[in-house]
Amino acid sequence: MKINVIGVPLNLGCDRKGVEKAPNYLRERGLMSLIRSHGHKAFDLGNLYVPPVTEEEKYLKGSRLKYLDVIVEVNNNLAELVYDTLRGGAFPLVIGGDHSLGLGSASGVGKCYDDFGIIWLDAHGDINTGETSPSGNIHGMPLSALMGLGSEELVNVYSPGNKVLPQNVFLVGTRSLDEGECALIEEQHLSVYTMDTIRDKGIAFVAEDIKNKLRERKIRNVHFSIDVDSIDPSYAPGTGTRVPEGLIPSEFEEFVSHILSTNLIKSLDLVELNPELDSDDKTTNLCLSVIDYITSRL
Ligand code: HAR
Ligand code: MN
Ligand code: MN
Ligand code: MN
Repeated sequence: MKINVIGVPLNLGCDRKGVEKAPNYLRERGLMSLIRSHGHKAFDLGNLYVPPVTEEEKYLKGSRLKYLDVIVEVNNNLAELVYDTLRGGAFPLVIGGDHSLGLGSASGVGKCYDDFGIIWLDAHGDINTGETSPSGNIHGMPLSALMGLGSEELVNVYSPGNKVLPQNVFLVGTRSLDEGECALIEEQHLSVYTMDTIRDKGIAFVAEDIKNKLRERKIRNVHFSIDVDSIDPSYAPGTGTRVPEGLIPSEFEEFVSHILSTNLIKSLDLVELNPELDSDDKTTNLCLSVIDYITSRL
């Protein structure tokens, strides 16, 4: 398979330094040769340009959303690169950076396929809007924007309006939701598989349930967005918003293996690795093994 690696050194969505280093950090530790070791033709498209910003530019136009303009610009460029990659018959592997980039990558996928679904593996919902966000950090908002909810600048990234139907969105590993996010889950009848559900029914059940729903809805294309904080912080401490009681690596692999076996996954994000918060490269090494595992199954 042809795989295009796209680095997105973005930290403005989480408003914390360190995540922007992850793409190069992984490259320096063998990212490309790891992917090629599975017989793929892998191209490194480099890092997207993220313009420098000052603290004063944080809240432009009195917006509650931090660094809105720059995040919109980077996501617009990312969407185009993901779209071109898919059109060229390659698989986009997007390496973050913070999770605000999920808005751009899924928007690029959405332009390529009108029927598509999103699997969002994350401790968080990332479905806040400018109104419900406790932090103003845009990495907590990409998924709501993709469904057409929240700030119009985010909703209209790359193309006007919503990119995905709420019924085609699947949240997995969820264990930290804000009040407004819970309300939105009810309103939109979102499919959410919390850690409680996973502990109760098992990760294989969850994966099968998603596979059945994808089949019922005749979804042929899925964007898979992986936030490293979905994994338990004892295994993945190198991330900015750790939440206890996450997936253990074997559950994570089991889930990924089930989902990849559908052959519906067309693109992937791996986000929120912060090498500066890591201990002994534990999370970096875990990310490399995740990429190894995933690309061995593509
Ligand atoms: N829900 C909180 C907020 O909106 C924290 C979001 C943290 N998000 C991530 N990505 N790390 O999943 O601010
Ligand atoms: Mn996230
Ligand atoms: Mn998260
Ligand atoms: Mn291998």
